[in-house]
Amino acid sequence: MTSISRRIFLMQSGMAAAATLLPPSARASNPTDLRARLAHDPLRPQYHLMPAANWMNDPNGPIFYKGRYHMFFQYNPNASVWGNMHWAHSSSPDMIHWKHEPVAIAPTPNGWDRDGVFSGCIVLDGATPTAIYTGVGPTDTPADATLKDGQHTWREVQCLAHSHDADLHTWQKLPNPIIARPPAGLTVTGFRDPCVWREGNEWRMALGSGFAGKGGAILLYRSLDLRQWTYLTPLVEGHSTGQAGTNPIDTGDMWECPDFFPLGDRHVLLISTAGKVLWKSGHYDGKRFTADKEGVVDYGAYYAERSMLDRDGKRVLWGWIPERRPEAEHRAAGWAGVMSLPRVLSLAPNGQLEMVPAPAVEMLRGKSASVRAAEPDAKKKLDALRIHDLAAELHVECAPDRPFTLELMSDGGARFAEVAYDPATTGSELRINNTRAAVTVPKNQALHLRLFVDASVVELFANHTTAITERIYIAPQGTLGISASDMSSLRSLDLWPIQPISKDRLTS
Ligand code: DQQ
Repeated sequence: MTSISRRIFLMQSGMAAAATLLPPSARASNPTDLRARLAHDPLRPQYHLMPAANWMNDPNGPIFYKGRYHMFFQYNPNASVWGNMHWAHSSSPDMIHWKHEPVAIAPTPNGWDRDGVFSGCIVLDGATPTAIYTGVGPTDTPADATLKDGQHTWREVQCLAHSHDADLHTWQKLPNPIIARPPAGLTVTGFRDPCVWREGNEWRMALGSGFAGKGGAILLYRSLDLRQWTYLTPLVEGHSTGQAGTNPIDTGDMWECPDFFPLGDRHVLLISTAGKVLWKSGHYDGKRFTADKEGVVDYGAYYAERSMLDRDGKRVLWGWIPERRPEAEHRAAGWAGVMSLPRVLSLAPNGQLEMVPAPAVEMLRGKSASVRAAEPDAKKKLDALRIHDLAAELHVECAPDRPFTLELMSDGGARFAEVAYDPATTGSELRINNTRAAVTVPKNQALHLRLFVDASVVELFANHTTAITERIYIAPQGTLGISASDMSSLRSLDLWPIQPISKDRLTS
C-alpha cells in the first residue's frame, strides 16, 4: 500500500484524521505514545494553526468559501522535515479555530507533480474553486531543469485542479500542465508559486522567478480560461545581489511566493527571498509594476506569505513560521512549522505597508490585567502579573524617545524573552532576543508594542509597521513574570491570557 492509499484507507476506516498525520516511526511503534507526546509538548503552540504532527511550510490558496475559511499548506505526511510536498487542508469559521480536513492534493505517481505539489493559490472560476499550483518532477533533458538548489534538480510546471464539493475535500487535476515551461529565450533561476487574479475579462498570473546573473523577477501571464496562458512580460525585476552561492534563493536571485493585489490606491507586491518576506508598493499599468516604496514584512522567522480577502473584503496575510532549531531536533520532536496569526494589511497615504493582527484574534482573550504608569502602585502591580502556560497577549505603550526594555522571566529567574527599544540605534531600534528590526515612531506618537506569546512562537508588532516573529525553545516551569527597565518610560501595559484553540495541542 502506498503512503497515500494507506492514509485514505485509514480515513475511510474511521480512524481520526489527526492520527493519520503521525510520522511512520511512531505508527510502527506506539502511535498513542507519540500522540500523547505531541499533545503535551510545551513547545507546541496552542492558538496558532499547525498540523497534528509532521512538517508544514507555506500557506497555499487561503480562501473564504461558502461561509468558511479554508487554509491549505505545504505538508509532508511522512516526517517532520521538508520533502514529499502535499497540500494539507484545514477549515475554520473565523480564521482562529481550525479543524483539520483530509489532505487535499497529493502528488500523482508518474504525474507532472510526482515529486511535489508545491505552492499556489485558489481562485473561483465562475463558481468553481480552482487551485493553480506548481508541480515538480524529474527532468527529461538538462534544459528542462528550472529548480537547481544544490540538492535537487527538478522541472517545475504550473498545474490546475478543481473542486466540486462544498467542503473542498476532493480535487480533480487536469492531466497536463497549464504552463509546461518558462518563456522561450529566458534562462530562469526558478519558475513557481503562481498567484492568479481576475482583471477585466481576463485572468492574470504572477509567477516567482529570476534571471541568472540579473536578480529576482516576477513573470506576468494572461489567460481567458485559466488553461491557455500567454506570457506577457516581467511584471517587475530586481537587481543582482552579486552574491555567490549554489541556491538562488539564498542569494536573493530567485523570488518565491509572489502575492500581488490592489490595496488603497496602489498595488502591493510581496515576495519571499533570502529568508525574508519583502513588500513593495507602487503602481501597476496592466503590464508593469513600478514600486516606489519597499520594506520588510517581518524581520524574524516568517516566510512564504500568501494573502486572501476575508468575509468583509479586508486583505488578510498569512505566513509560514519556520523552525529555528537544528533539523535533528525537530525531526525528533515529530513536528515542524507553524502558521502565523492572520494579519490585516492596509496602506498609509505615503505608501507604507501597515499590518495589524486580525481583530478576530481578540476572541481568544481571557480577563485582562492592566498597569497604568500614573498609578502610585504601578511597579507593584507589574510585579504581580503572571503569564500562564506560555499563552498570552501583551499591549505595551511606552515613550518613543528613550531606551526601554521589557523582560519576560520565569519564576526561577531565567530569561525567556527580552524586548528592547532604543531610538538611538537607527535602523534597528527594536529587538527581541537577538532579532532586530527598524521601527520609526511618528512625531507626537508613543511606541505601541503587541506581543503574542504562544509556546515557542512569539509574534511582536510595533506601531502597525514592524513585525518580528521569534522562536524561543524554552519551556519554563511555572509562570512568567514581567519586568520593565524603566517605569518612567512605560505608559501602560495590558495583559490577557489567551485561550487555546484545541483541548490538546493537536487541533480537532
Ligand atoms: N516552498 C514551496 C515552493 C516555494 C517554497 C515548496 C517557499 O513552492 O517556492 O515547499 O518556501
